[in-house]
Amino acid sequence: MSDHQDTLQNLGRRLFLRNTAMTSAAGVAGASLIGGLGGASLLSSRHAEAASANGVNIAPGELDEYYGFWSGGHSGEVRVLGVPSMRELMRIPVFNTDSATGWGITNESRRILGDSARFLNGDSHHPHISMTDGRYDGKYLFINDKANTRVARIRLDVMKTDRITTIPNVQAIHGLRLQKVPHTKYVFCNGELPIPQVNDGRDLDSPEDYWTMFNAVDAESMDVAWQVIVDGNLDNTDADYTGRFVGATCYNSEKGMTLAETMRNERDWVVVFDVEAIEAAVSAGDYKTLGDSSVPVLDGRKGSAFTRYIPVPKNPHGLNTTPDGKYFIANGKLSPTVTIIAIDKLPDLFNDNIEPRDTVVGEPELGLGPLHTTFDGRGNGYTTLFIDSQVAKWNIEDAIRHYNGEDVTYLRQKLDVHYQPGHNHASLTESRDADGKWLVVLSKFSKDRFLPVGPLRPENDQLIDISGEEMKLIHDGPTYAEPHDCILVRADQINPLKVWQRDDPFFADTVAMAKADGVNLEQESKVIRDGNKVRVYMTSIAPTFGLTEFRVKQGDEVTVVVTNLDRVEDLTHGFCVVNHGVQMEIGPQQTASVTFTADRAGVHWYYCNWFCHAMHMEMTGRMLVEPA
Ligand code: K7E
Ligand code: CUA
Ligand code: CA
Repeated sequence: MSDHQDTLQNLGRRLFLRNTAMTSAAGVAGASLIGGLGGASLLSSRHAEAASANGVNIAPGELDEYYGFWSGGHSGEVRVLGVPSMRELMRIPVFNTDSATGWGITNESRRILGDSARFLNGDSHHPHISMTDGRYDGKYLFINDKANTRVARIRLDVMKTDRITTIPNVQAIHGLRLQKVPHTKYVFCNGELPIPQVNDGRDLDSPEDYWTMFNAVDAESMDVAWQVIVDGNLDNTDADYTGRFVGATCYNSEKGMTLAETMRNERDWVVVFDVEAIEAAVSAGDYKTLGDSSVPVLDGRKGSAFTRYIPVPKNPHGLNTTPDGKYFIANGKLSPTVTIIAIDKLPDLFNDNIEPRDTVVGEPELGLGPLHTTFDGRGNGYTTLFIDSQVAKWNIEDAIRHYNGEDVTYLRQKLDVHYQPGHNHASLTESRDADGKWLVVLSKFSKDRFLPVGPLRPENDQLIDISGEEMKLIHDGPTYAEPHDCILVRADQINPLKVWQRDDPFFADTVAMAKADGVNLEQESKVIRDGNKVRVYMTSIAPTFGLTEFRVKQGDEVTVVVTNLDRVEDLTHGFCVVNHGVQMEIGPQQTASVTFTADRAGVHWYYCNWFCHAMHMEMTGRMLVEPA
């Protein structure tokens, strides 16, 4: 039997199972969504593995062709992987605190965290790389924090977070995508959970007066540029390739406060935003502000000139733009379909020449629980089916022909994945350069795929070769909670620095403080007393600190500034004060600082904790604290 026939038979079985599964999903959701793992998926997965036994092998010392940036979900971080080896190359702390680098401990990181430094957690979902003319430009990566309503920017030259903005007037930033054309001027991000406007204790018991908003953050200043109030709520989003339109799914058109209420309507919608119309209104001063915030707020509820609401089957989830710029694909979740919206019909929709559903040019049935779709640049979509534990490969133009009544098959293949996939992501899929080589499927459950590690299991990021006609499973990659999403970019599109530059803005404030103290960071180590504040400046060259002791008084507020004078690539020092919770990374040519209270008299050793030299253990010093 050919694989194609196999696919069709498999599809028949899935469709047969659909009614029961969908009934239970709609009834109680949650638990029933993860049931139904049959022996059949195990058998065919073993088969797939055998077929891929001669897959890629990146030998020791060889470099990967792609960088992958993974969100760390509720670990709050971002991880950098090499693809196709799936080797983890680095972790970038963002919304979390990090013991190794001192993120959340150092003054430099706390300045970036700002007011939100008081939060120790984050929940990052959607990492996206800045673009110029629809292509990754390798400058920044942006990511949302659902937990504390923030958006962060990571500089890809140093792979450090450099800005974090808290979005006002909304709760829980979920979907996040970037303007692709002409360049990433805006970071678009969705407030998911409706709240009273203003949220100061009024309207607690009047959900009908709760609203949420679509937000645009200026990618350079990281200020919130504007907000648009919507009906319902907002889940995922993506931008088009003209620069004018952004689409977002809404699963809660009901504005329900409970699960059952959010599933009441047969249809929810995709909201489309007209960025040009919004910008024109903001420039004309045609907006209001809310509460303490000075951000322009526009009303984009139904009937507004800024939005259109396109009905789609109930509770959609992912929203993905095809790399040819033609379509928004809304993923059905509770419906076995995805909805294809033609972007070239949107101007007519905004001119009221056509009805919202007239923009829908296809609605192929793919299987149970479609969550996200990604593209190979050859006209195919790859949609994760959460309930079926599969990825469906389907042809977009054939799905449109089928919708128009032609007798064509749009499904190309279904591949079992392990298990319950959320996002998937094909190489360069969000840009014009989508190259259809690799597909990463981020499976939420690993179950039997790895050695058991207690009740909490890793997730499973599977690498699939999509360069040929058939998808082939190549690799299982266990990951810690929870990579909702990732982005793959060609290695040549990222240009990281090898050592810090001394004028880097990342530590410019600390350099300015030294200058005000008359300290030449590159040449001297020095202690400056300023009342009960003591600033200790020291250099470091492997394997010594510029100061092997310094003396303060009990109760002093001590700021230690370390400048790593080593110019050698890869030669990082650490600075850790024992029993003080003080810890930081100082990369080659970097200046880093940390402030703490010397609250206990006595001898307190400090040491370098980045193994930097044969005499690294001896890279120590003493803080001598005189009793008050
Ligand atoms: Cu589907 Cu937050 Cu993108 Cu998770 S979201 S899967
Ligand atoms: Cu410096 Cu170890
Ligand atoms: Ca709904």
